[in-house]
Amino acid sequence: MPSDLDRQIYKLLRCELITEEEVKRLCIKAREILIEEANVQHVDSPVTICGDIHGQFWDMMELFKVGGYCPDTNYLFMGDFVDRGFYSVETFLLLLALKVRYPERITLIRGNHESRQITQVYGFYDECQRKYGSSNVWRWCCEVFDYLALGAIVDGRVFCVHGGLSPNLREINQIRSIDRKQEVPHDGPMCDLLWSDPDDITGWGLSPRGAGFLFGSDITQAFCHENALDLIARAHQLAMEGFKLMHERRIVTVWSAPNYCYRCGNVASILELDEWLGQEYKVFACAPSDVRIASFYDTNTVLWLSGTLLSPVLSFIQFSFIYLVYYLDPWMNLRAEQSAGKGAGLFIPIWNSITATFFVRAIPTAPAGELDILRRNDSSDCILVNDNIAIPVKNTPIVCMEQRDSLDHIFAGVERDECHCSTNIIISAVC
Ligand SMILES: [Mn+2]
Repeated sequence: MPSDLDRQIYKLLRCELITEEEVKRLCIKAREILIEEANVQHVDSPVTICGDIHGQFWDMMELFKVGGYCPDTNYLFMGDFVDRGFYSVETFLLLLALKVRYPERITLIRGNHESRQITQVYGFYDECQRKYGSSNVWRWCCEVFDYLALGAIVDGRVFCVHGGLSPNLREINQIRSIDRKQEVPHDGPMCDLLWSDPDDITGWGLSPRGAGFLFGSDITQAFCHENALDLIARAHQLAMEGFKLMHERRIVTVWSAPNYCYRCGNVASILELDEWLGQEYKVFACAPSDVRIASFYDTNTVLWLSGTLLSPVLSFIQFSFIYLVYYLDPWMNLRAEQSAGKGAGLFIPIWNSITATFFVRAIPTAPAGELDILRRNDSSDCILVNDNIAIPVKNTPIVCMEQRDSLDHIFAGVERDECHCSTNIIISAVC
C-alpha cells in the first residue's frame, strides 16, 4: 500500500496539485527535516548537481529522464525552484515531497528566488493565488524557504552555492555561524551567497543586480586554496550551453532550465559527480511538444477567447501589437531584472498586465488556415499560430515555439518525442 506521501508524489509527478491541507502537512514535515541540516550541508558523492529550474516542470521531468529518478540518483538542487515558469507550485512541491520521502537522497539549497519579496514580483505568489485561491500555500512555502541550507559541500571538496562568494567570508566555516532562518537579507554574507556572480575582473566588483558582488579569478583561487576545494559549483546565471566553466575551471555555473522563460533558446545541463568526484556534464533540451509558457501572461484572461471575434480593423491593429510585445517583452524583463536586485517594485507587474492584455487579445485574429493543434497527453492542448506563438485551449498556457526548430538542429542526434500536430484546423474547431 503506497503511503499518503507516495500518493502525493505520484500526483505531483503528473503535474497535478495536491490539496491545501496536504501542502500544509508537507511543509511542516519538510521544516522538521530542514531545521536539522547545517547551513552548509555535507553531501556524499556520487551526486548529481542541478541549477535553476524556475518552475519549468516538464523540463524538470526531462532532467530526471536524463539524470535518473530520485531515489536511484542522489540529487543536489542549487535553488531557484520557483518563479518565471508556469509550474512553480508543482515543481517546488514535488521536490519538497521527494525531500521528505528521501531526505538522504536529495538536498535542496536556497536560491535568491526563494524569498518572500522576489516571489511576489516574479510569479510564484500569483501562481499560488491562482491555483489555490488564497496565499496560504505561498506563505507555507516561504516558511520552508527560510529553513533551506545556504550551501552544500560534496566530500569536503566541491562547494555548492546558488550565487557565489562574499567578501565577508574567507572560510566555509564562517558560513556556519550565520543564523539562516530568516528572509534573505538585502546585504551581508547570506545575501552574497545567494546573489553574487563570478566575472572576468580582479578582486571584487559591484554587481549590476543591486545585490551581492562580482568576484574575479583571484578571489575564486584564494577561496579554493583556503578551503582545500577542487571546485565551486553554482547556478544563478543563464548559460546558453547549459554550463560554463570559469576562473581556470575552478568555478562552474550549472543551469538546468532549458529554453529559459520558454524563449531564451538555451540548452540546460546537470553535473554528475562520481565517487572520485569526476565531473560529467549532461546536456538536455526542453521537454518535447510541451506547453512553452510565458509565465507573465495570466491564463485566466485567455478565457474570453471562446466565442469572441473582433472586428477586422481592430484585429489588424492588435495583431500588429502582438509582434511588438513579443519582441519587446524579453528585453523589458531582462532590463527589469538587471535593475531590480532587491525588489522591482511595480515595474514588472505593470508591464506584465499590459503585455497580457494585448498579447492575448491579439491572437484570435490570426488567419484560420495557419492554426495547428498541438497535443500533449490530453492535458494541454494549445493552438499554434504561425508555428511561433501558441494559445491555450481549456485554460492551458500561452506558448512560444520559436526556438523549437533551432534546438532540433542542435540536438539532431538526441532522441526526442515527436510533436503530434494536425494541420489546418480552423479556429471554430477549438473555440
Ligand atoms: Mn538566481
